[in-house]
Amino acid sequence: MSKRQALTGVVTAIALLVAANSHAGSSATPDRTTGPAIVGHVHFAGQVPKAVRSGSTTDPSCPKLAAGTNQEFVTGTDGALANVVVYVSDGLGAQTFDVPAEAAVIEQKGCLYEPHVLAFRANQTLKVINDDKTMHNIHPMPSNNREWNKAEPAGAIVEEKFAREEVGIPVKCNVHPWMRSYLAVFKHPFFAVTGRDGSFDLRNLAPGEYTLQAWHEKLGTMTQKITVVAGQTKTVEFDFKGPAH
Ligand SMILES: [Cu+2]
Repeated sequence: MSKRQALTGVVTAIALLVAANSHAGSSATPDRTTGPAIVGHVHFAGQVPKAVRSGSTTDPSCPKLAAGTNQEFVTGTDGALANVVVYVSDGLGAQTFDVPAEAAVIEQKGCLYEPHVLAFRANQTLKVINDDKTMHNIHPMPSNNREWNKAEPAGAIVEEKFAREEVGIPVKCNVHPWMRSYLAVFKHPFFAVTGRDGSFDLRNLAPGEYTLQAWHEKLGTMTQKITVVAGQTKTVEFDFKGPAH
């Protein structure tokens, strides 16, 4: 078991304990205008670690600060946590959903991946656009999908697809060691990536019982079981406590 898997297990176990004792702050408030939805926030209560300096910028085409940018912990006010993937992990049964025709897009911009965390659909086209005037390389390292590794000269566009669901595929650039992003691939449309306000909003779920998960690259996965009732908006909060490593 890797350190990350072990951490994920511990965080999940704590989340389940918290959920069992207090229902983890879930509540339902009637909302007749928008139909069933799950809304909420993700927070981090721990100390935000300093940016890890993973190599210095030696490429003159890259901004000097690129290598020291903290993309691992991006927080807003009151511990709101960005770059968390919130998604339905169970409860949809055998339903299938049309794959969007438009591509999901990730860019190499200023020698960083933008966005840092991207969620999209299985078999949806992923477009990787090199916006920089330097050579990049995109190298996702999945555990449940085919691994690939492509060079991208300045201005190049790579198109690829992922066939299977997988959350948290690390992506590196073999040219610039600090460049890192994470991909999340789903067979359904019920997922969101939090912004700096930590909020998420999942719409148009049919009434039923679901398992909801929140994944963060350093804090692991939290899990909650929820029930969605017709005509109601369900409010769910995820509070990561750390410890970060
Ligand atoms: Cu690069």
